[in-house]
Amino acid sequence: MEKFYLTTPIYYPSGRFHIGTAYCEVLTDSINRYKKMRGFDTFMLTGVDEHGQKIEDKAKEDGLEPKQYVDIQANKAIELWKQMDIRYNKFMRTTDDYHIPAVQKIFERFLSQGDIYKGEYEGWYCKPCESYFTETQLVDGKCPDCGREVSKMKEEAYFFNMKKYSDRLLEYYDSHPDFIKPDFRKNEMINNFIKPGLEDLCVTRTSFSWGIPVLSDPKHVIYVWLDALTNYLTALGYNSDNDEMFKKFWPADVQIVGKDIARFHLIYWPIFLMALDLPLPKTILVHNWFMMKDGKMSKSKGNVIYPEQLIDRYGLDATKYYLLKEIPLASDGVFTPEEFVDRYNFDLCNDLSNLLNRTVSMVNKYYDGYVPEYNGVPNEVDSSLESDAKQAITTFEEYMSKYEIANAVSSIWTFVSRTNKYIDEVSPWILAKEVDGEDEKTKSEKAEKLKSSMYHLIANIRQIAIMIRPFMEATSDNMLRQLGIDSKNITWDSLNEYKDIKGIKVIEKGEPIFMRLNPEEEIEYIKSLMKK
Ligand code: ME8
Repeated sequence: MEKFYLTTPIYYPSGRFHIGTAYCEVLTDSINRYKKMRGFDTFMLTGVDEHGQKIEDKAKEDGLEPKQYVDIQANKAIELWKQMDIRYNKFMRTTDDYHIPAVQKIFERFLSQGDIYKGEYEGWYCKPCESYFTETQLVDGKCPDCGREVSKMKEEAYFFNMKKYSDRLLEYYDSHPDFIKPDFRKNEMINNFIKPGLEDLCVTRTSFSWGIPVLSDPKHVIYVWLDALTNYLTALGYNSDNDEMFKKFWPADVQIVGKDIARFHLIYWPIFLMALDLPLPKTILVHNWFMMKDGKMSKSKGNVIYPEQLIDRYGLDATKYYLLKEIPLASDGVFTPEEFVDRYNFDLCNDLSNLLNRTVSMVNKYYDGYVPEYNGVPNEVDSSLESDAKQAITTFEEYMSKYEIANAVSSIWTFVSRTNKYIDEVSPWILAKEVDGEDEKTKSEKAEKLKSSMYHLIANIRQIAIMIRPFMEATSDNMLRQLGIDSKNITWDSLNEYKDIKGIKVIEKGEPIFMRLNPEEEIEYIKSLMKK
């Protein structure tokens, strides 16, 4: 079996995760499930990034020791991912005992290779981002990443010599077109950071103690980004007594990160790997953000929405559908209650749920619930539907291979619409009347058409149920159950097989998978959540 290693960022466990933060997890989980369905031996890593001044400060605010604080926070993250049915293989914590010595070894190696040297750092420091910036990097005197206030700081520190690797990095970008997705992020890195000249990166701090001490100079703690980025290696046992998993899964196949941390993952991370003489990940996928109408989601603005609030009222699958559909890879998505309710009512209820319901009720009415045998010779209308069905799979697979999930999801709904249109084209209720009619000549032809239409509808719904499985598994199960198909035997490769439709009996009374929401009430409800 071919391996597939995929990672999310490790989150700062310093507050409740809103839908923006949950997005990356849902995205990665969906890719993981898809790859699993396609027969890959996958390993998904997620976790928390527990060191650094920000965490030390937060713990103090709560009157706790940093470790006590992160223990509580890490459990909250685990609980949320459980509620969201995120099927990761490992939950990484940077306070884990194997991680600390492994990072210390990495640091000492860089030091002995001359990649890290001792100097003095003076610069503009953004506390929430734990990053230093030069004067020219500031935007309107504020942090270029988060827009918050920065302060001038000076300390003895160790530096990583980034310049040494900048040509090699550019060459790597050039010779590995799949390394950065989407493509425009590469130019952003080259034009904004590499071409103007890479600054050496300050990789230690003495201003706080909650971090991993440098082995050979313990008054310094290792900069949180060096500590954090290397989690992708140490989680697999790199630099430990047992590195079997590392040997099996490294290099990562896709590492998924949000746009604000693109610079760390597209510049510093590959350089660290080059310095360690390790292969680079095949792809780093940078996603955009969920915004609100009035800009960033933030507690102080009172415009935050949390995933569990949507899940509790609308279910996990509807929430995931919305998240995945609404952020195109290369631009931000905007969360609005109106759009959420529209997508629920139009896409999930009108398009998907009604398609299943209409079909189940027709099969019951015309054939007592048994999907009819069909002679296998498609008429013109059915042929065109069959070729669209094949095309739908190809289009979906192409988008998934480029990790364009929003497009992949949309392509399924194009196919749902196509199938709904087929019902109107064929008008089975007219065929049914003609089958019962007087005209002996057309009777058998119409009977065959009616059979074929029911068969094709069931085949398409089965296909849709399989295609949505990577992100809407409960809905997929529900749909298959109503069709009378056992979801246990479903694999991606069975998409093109219609064998298991033969002789199936659909549920006697169809159950709507999504019920229409009252738009006014629900929009008000979601708005009230955002104000709390
Ligand atoms: O950056 N929409 O952690 P973090 C989409 N610990 N994604 C969003 C978002 C939004 N509105 N807000 C945040 C860190 N994110 C580091 C990572 S990895 C070695 C260390 C995303 O908790 C953000 O882009 O601040 C990032 O990918 C993730 O949430 C975690 O952010």
